[in-house]
Amino acid sequence: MAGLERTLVIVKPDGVQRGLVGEIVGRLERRGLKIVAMQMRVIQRSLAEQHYAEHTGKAFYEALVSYIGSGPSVTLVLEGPAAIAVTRSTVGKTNPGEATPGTIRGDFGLVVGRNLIHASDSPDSAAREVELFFGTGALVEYERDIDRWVLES
Ligand code: D4T
Repeated sequence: MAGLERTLVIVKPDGVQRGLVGEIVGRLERRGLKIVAMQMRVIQRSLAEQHYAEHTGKAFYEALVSYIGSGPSVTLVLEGPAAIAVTRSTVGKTNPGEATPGTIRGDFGLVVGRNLIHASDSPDSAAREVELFFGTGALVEYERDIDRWVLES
């Protein structure tokens, strides 16, 4: 299908600790996106540093890297038409205090340092992040029977 994309999502440690994994993943699933990989893990420092390399040296960098590794996260890859933009719009603005109600951050968060979820922000980032967290060959390809009711052929 034209425009089919994959994107990396992380339910961050605050989302796991607050018991919001099902709520967060459920919203993305109900949107129609297909889960093609999913794993719980504690993100080690070296992986966090690679993931957040663009923020090295910024004032919030240390807090960010320490927060993402402060407990288990749930990492997943979602697939669907325009999956990157669709996921970002479902997630809402980076700072939950500015995020629109109805978005994940706008419904469950208050501050930027506890913003619950990460989602890739561009095709280049998505490709890099999917490879970083899942490598090649870890994604599951399967047919989903409901897709004839979610997608146009
Ligand atoms: P992530 O990467 O977590 O999905 O967030 P965004 O893609 O929405 O936002 P980002 O890359 O600009 O920021 C990464 C991460 O850093 C935290 N952060 C950001 C922070 O703690 N203080 C800040 O001032 C900013 C800009 C939140 C998200």
